[in-house]
Amino acid sequence: MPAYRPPRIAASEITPERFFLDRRSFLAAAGGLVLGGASVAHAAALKPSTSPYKVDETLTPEKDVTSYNNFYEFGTGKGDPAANSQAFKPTPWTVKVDGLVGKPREFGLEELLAFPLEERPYRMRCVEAWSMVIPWVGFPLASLLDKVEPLGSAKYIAFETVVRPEEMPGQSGYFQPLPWPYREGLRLDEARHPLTILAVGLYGKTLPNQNGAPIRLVVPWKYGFKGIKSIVRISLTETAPPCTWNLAAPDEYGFYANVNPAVDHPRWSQATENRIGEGGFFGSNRRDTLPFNGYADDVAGLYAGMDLRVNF
Ligand SMILES: Nc1nc2c(c(=O)[nH]1)N[C@H]1C(S)=C(S)[C@@H](COP(=O)(O)O)O[C@H]1N2
Ligand SMILES: [Mo]
Repeated sequence: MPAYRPPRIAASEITPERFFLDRRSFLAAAGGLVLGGASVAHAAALKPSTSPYKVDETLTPEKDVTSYNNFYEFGTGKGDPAANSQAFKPTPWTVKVDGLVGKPREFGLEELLAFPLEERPYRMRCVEAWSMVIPWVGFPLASLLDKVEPLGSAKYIAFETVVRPEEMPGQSGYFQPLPWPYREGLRLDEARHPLTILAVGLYGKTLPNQNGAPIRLVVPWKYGFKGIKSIVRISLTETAPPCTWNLAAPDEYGFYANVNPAVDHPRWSQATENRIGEGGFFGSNRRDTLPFNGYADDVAGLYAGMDLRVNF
């Protein structure tokens, strides 16, 4: 089988100032408008308020947050998303919300950016046993759900990533690492928990393409793969929706995917993690993984009475 080779952008073509901020985009963002038509990812400044939901740990450097990524639509290597996503167009954008809701509708990006935005530095833990602390900018998913009025029969929520093979090299070509669209899901009470946010930015600016522009899910007590990127559809359902990694390898990736140092991945331990951007030659960047990624006080109650070895 031929190796999959995503088209490469020469390093010299990638501007070192990826977060170049021009006056027009700054004004557009400040006015709640979206800059249109830019084919290169230009970050715009956001104006979040501070949040009580923050962790008091050293932030992972921005260059690590934006260059060490998982986003298989752009390739399976950690550097692929940054290298291969620069032609992706996150504007214009709409998110369709449907299923078991009283008021199904579409939200334009302008409207999504107009929700009261908060800066939330969250501890993030990938199932591959590395972690970061990322200052997300976003708003509670519950605020969006309130606008569509979920029906009493809605018990779960399903998310889908955009399918755009012409802009996403991992979705075209002979070898495709996953079936598309990338899908994820939560129980509705997890979705409504105040820690669960839709992120539209990080480090005070709109999301870089490689981090899931223009809008992605962040659920800090779960493994990172639950944090689906570049969302185009949200559906309320009665039964648990199919989730990409759970479908691909059900023995390795459960529906819940709560961070749990006591339940190892079949092929590696989940007891400790490597904090990206720390350590180096002499220091250690290995630390213990915390139950629910350190958010147990907030979320353990959601799983009262459940066997978390069975529901992993
Ligand atoms: N659509 C989509 N969303 C995705 C992924 C992906 O491959 N495709 N990878 C997931 C995984 S495994 C992780 S760890 C996080 C990484 O988010 P970050 O690159 O912003 O840190 O995105 C998640 N969301
Ligand atoms: Mo991950």
